[in-house]
Amino acid sequence: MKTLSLIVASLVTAGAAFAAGTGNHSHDEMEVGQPGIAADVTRTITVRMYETEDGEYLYEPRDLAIAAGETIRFEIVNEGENPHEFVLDTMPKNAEHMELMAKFPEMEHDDPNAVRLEPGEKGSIIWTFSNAGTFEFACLMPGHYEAGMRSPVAVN
Ligand SMILES: [Cu+2]
Repeated sequence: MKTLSLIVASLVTAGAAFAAGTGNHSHDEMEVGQPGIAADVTRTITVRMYETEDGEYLYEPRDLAIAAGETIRFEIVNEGENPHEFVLDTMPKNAEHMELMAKFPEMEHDDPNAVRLEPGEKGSIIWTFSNAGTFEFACLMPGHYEAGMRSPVAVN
């Protein structure tokens, strides 16, 4: 599994490098932004993960508006009965990543823009939204995105 994670990680990294082109982007910078530091946090947003009785898998909030340049501390709580993920990225990147997850369901992430939580677990991510655009946070575990686990993030 270690080897598989490495292979998958390098595939994802290769994709990111390609998307970044030949600019002076720092290693961690992605289109959606980059990992932030506590001293820069402008807002804390609590994100709940949960399931409904009619089979929907959801986040609260259902969508977000953020100003470009903001550094957000996401406090993420899994209130559901299944493990869930929070993966912050562009919609195309998440779609690509979801295809990999479908092939390798046990795939684990070690990315600064993602966290996976067991039921009852909490996690946090500090993220700087450097670029305007439409992004999303989503759960890429098989079937979860389709069941509703995606919230658009508009950065203006
Ligand atoms: Cu999920």
